[in-house]
Amino acid sequence: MKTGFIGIVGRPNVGKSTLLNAILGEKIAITTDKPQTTRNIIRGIYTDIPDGDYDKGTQMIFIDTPGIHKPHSKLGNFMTDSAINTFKEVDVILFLVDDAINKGPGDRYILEMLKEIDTPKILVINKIDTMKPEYFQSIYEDYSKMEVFDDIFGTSALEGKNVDRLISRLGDFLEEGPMYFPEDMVTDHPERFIVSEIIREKILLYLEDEVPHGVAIEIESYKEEPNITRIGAVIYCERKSHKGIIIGKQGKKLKGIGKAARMEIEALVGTKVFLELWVKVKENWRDSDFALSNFGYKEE
Ligand SMILES: Nc1nc2c(ncn2[C@@H]2O[C@H](COP(=O)(O)OP(=O)(O)OP(=O)(O)O)[C@@H](O)[C@H]2O)c(=O)[nH]1
Ligand SMILES: [Mg+2]
Repeated sequence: MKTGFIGIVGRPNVGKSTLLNAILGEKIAITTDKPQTTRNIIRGIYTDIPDGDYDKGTQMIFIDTPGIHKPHSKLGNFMTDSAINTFKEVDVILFLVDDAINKGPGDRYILEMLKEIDTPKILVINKIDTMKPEYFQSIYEDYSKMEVFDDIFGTSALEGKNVDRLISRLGDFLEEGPMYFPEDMVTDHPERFIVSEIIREKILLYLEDEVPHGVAIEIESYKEEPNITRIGAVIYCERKSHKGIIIGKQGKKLKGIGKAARMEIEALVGTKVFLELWVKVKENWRDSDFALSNFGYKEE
């Protein structure tokens, strides 16, 4: 069977996690309109065994990474480092962009790093649903001229456009190898990690500005009973004033966050869910090695 690892890298907010979910046909990575949504490496497993014939099968392990940005905290360092570290660990790199190269220094910075690496690279121009064809064409031509990429694709991860063609092209870069994961496995992250991410996603969606970026989730208890899963989680934030904002007037904000998270977690775990949320303050945790490691933001 042909197998391999594929890294998805790029600036924050270009649609990396949306593309991962589109490839898998399932949501395992959280996505929001706010930059720096993804904080950890997220692994998604795509397996295709045509006619049950394993010899003809493929397994691709996609590695969705945090957006590469100029860090302002130790958390930011961790995020950007873990993205850059995947460059050398994968068989193919998908470099995602959603605009022209001259629209900001971010893409150019990543591009310069990619040039130094021998790994096969595919440029993915995402969000084509928002672009006029001539604009897409100009981005395409600017990148083709550089001769850095083995191929260039335009996709809409949101609408699933051209995703199948991309997957099929990726097959050309795989080599004979072992099947790393069982056929029906979509990710190797434990359910409780995904649960903590779903809670964080709802906080990113419900709150503005700096508040959600200073939030970390800790699952304190996780009990699976036959018909119900009981989950207790702590939402850590950086300031007392943030705690008030997260809870909201008469607890309304937190209730909304809890309800939205619960519904999605129920769909994930397949039982009713009882979700209890607490809000605590941990000042400047984004610059504390101890706290970062506690929240799982450390090298694996
Ligand atoms: N119109 C359009 N929007 C998209 C597309 N792909 C992603 N988006 C939107 O872009 C925003 C960012 O998507 P994410 O998948 O969270 O981006 P990301 O690159 O993972 O971001 P970070 O995790 O912060 O690095 C979300 O609002 C998505 O819905 C697309 O093809 N078209
Ligand atoms: Mg992401």
